[in-house]
Amino acid sequence: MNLTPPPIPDFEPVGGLLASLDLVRVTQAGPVTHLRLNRPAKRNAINEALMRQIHTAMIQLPAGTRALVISGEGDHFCAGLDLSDLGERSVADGVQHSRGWHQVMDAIQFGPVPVVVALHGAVVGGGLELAAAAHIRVADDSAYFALPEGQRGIFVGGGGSARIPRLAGVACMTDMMLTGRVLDAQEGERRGLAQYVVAAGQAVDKAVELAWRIAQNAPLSNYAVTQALPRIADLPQADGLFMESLMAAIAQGDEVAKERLQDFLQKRAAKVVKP
Ligand code: 1HE
Repeated sequence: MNLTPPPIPDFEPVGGLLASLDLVRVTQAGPVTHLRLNRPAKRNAINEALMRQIHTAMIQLPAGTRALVISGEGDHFCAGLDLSDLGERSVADGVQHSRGWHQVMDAIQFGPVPVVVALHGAVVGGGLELAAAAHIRVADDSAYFALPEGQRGIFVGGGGSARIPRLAGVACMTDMMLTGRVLDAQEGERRGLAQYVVAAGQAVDKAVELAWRIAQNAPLSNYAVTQALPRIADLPQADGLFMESLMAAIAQGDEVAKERLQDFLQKRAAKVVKP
């Protein structure tokens, strides 16, 4: 019996509204969709227009998407907030601007499918906030992580203070923001900012490989992992355990789960293999 997963098909541009976006490029290969930040001349710095286009793509993912890869065109993943956008914003506008970022980052973290982000070059400021909203981070050797907000006289506003300490700890984020410390790919991995480090230029391939594998899972299992797991981790233990039981029962009750369990019992499913 052949238990090898099917090969990854070629990526094709998607049609419809998403095809009209210029600051992001969206392509699809079967169940895997790939969104590229496409503002390389400005190091993919996120201005209002790019933010809106990311949001549009996130809430209108192509039909059939079961996992998403996000990466950046050019030499850097993302230089963070477009600082030329800050202007003379009032305090009230500043709050709304940050809330707008939260909406987009939430669309990534709490969207329907797992998101794998492929990181290279600068992953700084809002770029790190974006990466932190994804579910899995793959860095290549060229990637470096920084939070230069301290030097710029501002604070994180794209969800970083809620998400980055959950990955790397409050102490690490405090150090990065107060001292301007820059972490290379290996240090980023050690601190939890990346789960994989690959050779320079290989991050997208690795992210696609992971997304493809994720897309073979039962969608409801993936949803439980991306949506229930972080919420449970935020709950007091007794509440978390109760929620876990509900989620477990819902997942087990799904037809796909029943088929997959039968596949294993009938020896039609792959075993766990020692790496
Ligand atoms: C930008 C931005 C930007 C580049 N906003 N325009 N983020 C930062 O503080 C990072 C600022 N950027 C940099 O430190 C460097 O640009 C990089 C290390 C990312 C890349 O360096 P390099 O040598 O490859 O590129 P460059 O020559 O510095 O930049 C190329 C162009 O992109 C240049 O514009 P040009 O018109 O002179 O060609 C830069 O001005 C422009 N550019 N980064 C605006 N960030 C929700 S709150 C989040 C708060 C933050 O994210 S604060 C951190 C902001």
